[in-house]
Amino acid sequence: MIKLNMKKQILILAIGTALLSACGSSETKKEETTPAEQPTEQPADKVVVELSIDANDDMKYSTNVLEVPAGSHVKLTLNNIGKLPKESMGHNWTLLGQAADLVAYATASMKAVDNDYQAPELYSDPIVYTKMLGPGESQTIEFDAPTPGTYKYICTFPGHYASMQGELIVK
Ligand SMILES: [Cu+2]
Repeated sequence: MIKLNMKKQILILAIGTALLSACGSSETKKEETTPAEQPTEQPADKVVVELSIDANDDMKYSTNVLEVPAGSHVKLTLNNIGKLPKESMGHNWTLLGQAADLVAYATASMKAVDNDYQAPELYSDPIVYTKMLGPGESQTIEFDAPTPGTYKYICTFPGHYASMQGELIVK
């Protein structure tokens, strides 16, 4: 029933939008309320969690434990607050899948200079990461919280994972 109604509404609005377009008037507002945007409704229903984590020249993250509620949508910002050049002290935030072998991943990614220090052959869901950031750089990445559990995160810059690792707890 609801689906049918939606379809009708979409059709009507689609016609309306087409007419508006033909007139050359602005239909921006109309589009925003179109039920055709229904697919994006689900993420909007999710709790959005914003996290911020710093990485510094001492090869440390500002926190080694992050927690997010199950089913949430995460916006994570990594800030490289260091001053040393990216070539010698770059940082990223790499979330590993539970099946991933942390040491194996870190070791393989160390050699993957051309792939921003990520080892695709060892990807294990989920794999989420920022790019390698130089001094003063920040990046925000978005992802859906993986299934409840504990996930390791590391910096894959050569030699960093030992002191730059932590846990993302989803519960
Ligand atoms: Cu690092």
